[in-house]
Amino acid sequence: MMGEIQCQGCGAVIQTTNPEEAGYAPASALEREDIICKRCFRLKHYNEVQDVPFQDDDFLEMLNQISDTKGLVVQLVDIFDFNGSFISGLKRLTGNNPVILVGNKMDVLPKSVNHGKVKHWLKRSAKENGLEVEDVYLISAEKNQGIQQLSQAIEQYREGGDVYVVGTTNVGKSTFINTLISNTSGVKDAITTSYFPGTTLGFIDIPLDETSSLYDTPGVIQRHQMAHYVSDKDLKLITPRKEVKPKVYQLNEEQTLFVGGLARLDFETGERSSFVCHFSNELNIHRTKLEKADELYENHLGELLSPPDPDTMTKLPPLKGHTLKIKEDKTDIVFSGLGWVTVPEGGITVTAHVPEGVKVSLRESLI
Ligand SMILES: Nc1nc2c(ncn2[C@@H]2O[C@H](COP(=O)(O)OP(=O)(O)OP(=O)(O)O)[C@@H](O)[C@H]2O)c(=O)[nH]1
Ligand SMILES: [Mg+2]
Repeated sequence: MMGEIQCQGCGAVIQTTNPEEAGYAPASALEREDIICKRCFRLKHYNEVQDVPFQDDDFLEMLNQISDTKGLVVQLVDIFDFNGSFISGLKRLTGNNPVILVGNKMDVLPKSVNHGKVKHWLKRSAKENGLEVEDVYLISAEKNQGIQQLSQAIEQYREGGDVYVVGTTNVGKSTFINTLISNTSGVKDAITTSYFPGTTLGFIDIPLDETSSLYDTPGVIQRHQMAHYVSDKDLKLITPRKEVKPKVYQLNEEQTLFVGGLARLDFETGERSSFVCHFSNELNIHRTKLEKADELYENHLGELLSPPDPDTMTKLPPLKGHTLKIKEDKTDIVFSGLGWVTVPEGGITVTAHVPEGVKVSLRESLI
């Protein structure tokens, strides 16, 4: 990449010929000291995203370069969407380099969540997905929490070498690096961030010392993430921005909860129990009888059951049910990209419905 000028906001190579392609800047912009592309400019000032013609594989290919180099890999995941945001094939992309796993966005976790349990769950889940990690950290990139501890660990594990910050799109890689930059130099918002997936387009080199750098990288796109099935407006609504307030529902068997119209949980059999919902505070939960649920969905999707908003609900694949038997311990039923419902111990059977392709999983309760 020597000789090319890169956009400081997104890492795309700057070009002045094609406004539809990544890295476009008018020729006059090249005279400036800090060069950013038109897309970053518009994101920063108008919060508008311009689509650029990149394929998912283009980003994978870029990341694959890491396997040929030596360095420390810092993988970020969104704690609220582990299944959606974990890159299962990471080892293929990053080779034998050591990995630190970082759970970001801990500011949105309810206060009742036990951080030790979260770390334990992250570590175990990574292992189940074939990744041995050196260590696990929890941070809030946005609220500057846990950053110092993580920086110290990075310093220790990198042994003077390069650092690659990797992860699925939208997990907060660029926000994290901005916080690091701001903590050390006072410069704010050096790199472009946004709630749209696919903000960073190339490697962004942040020198650590004379011989080594930390790199921001483009996010891996996971097509099964809820984020890709909803409109931008709905994405904003389902993404928790504040600490999630648990909502408790006492349910009898044969009752159903709808999470907007994006997910549904049927309480099939079991004693009357409390179901504790952990979703974005903006998201409506609707309770109904199981026997009425299908009809309600057919007639009121996009209205009573929203999001999805009516204009974009055709993007949403049909809901698919997964029947789950919950045995002993207090369990979280995790709806990838949305949140989770905690159910008490004891034998109950539920059916969790999510748009086809989106994952549902069980884990020992974090509370
Ligand atoms: N609540 C919360 N939101 C965060 C945090 N860190 C990042 N975000 C939000 O997550 C969204 C994505 O942040 P980015 O930093 O652009 O994510 P990225 O991983 O660089 O995304 P790509 O460049 O697309 O791969 C933005 O809306 C951020 O404001 C955090 O610690 N807490
Ligand atoms: Mg980014």
